Amino acid sequence: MATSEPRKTEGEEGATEAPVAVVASPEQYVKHPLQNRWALWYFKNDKSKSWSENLRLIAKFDTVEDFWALYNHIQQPSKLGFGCDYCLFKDGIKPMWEDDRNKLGGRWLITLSKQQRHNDLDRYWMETLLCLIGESFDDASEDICGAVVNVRPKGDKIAIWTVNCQNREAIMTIGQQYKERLNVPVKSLIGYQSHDDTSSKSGSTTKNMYTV
Ligand code: MGP
Repeated sequence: MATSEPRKTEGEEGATEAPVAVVASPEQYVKHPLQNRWALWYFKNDKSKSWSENLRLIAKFDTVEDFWALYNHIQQPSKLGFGCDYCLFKDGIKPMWEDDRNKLGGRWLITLSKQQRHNDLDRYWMETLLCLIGESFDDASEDICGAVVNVRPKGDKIAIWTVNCQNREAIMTIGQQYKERLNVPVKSLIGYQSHDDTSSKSGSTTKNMYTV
């Protein structure tokens, strides 16, 4: 509470009651702002609907406190059903290839083995979220659009989406720092693919434009 009820002045028994303002320090009530406002989306695979109809906005937040309130309220990825996704994107960017901020972009893709659902999936996803909201990639954070986790029977995937697949320097900075943050062994390569290649692929794999 920022103010208190009027009270007696100390040591002056019987003195006239005067209103005394008690101001709490700002740390007690001001939430810690994030650099960006973020939107969390949920995708549930309902085959009777189109891909984009299955995508639902859950909530937006722009403070540390509201991020944790949301994070603690929702299921971890490992508890989601097969075919479900979470997407965390900067406010104003839809989590789809067609968005103006994604259409020239691509993604750093982490593919997980089935065993990693139990060991790594939730930890990797939390670390990915913290990298995004904490703007962890120095100037290259500007290039970040969002991140996606796909829960799939064949193996789960986590990706960071960036704005332009030609921005080599920013993409390499993000890839190197992201790999370190996740503690991916140096010898395991992760790849970056353009959305153009991913959306037009015919086989099961898309060629990597960059690897770290
Ligand atoms: P997915 O959900 O990204 O991967 O794409 P999944 O399920 O592992 O499948 P795989 O093909 O990578 O093995 C599945 C399908 O969802 C795609 O083939 C598209 O039909 C559709 N889809 C996915 N995304 C990210 C988009 C998108 O951004 N826009 C549109 N229009 N369709 C998409």
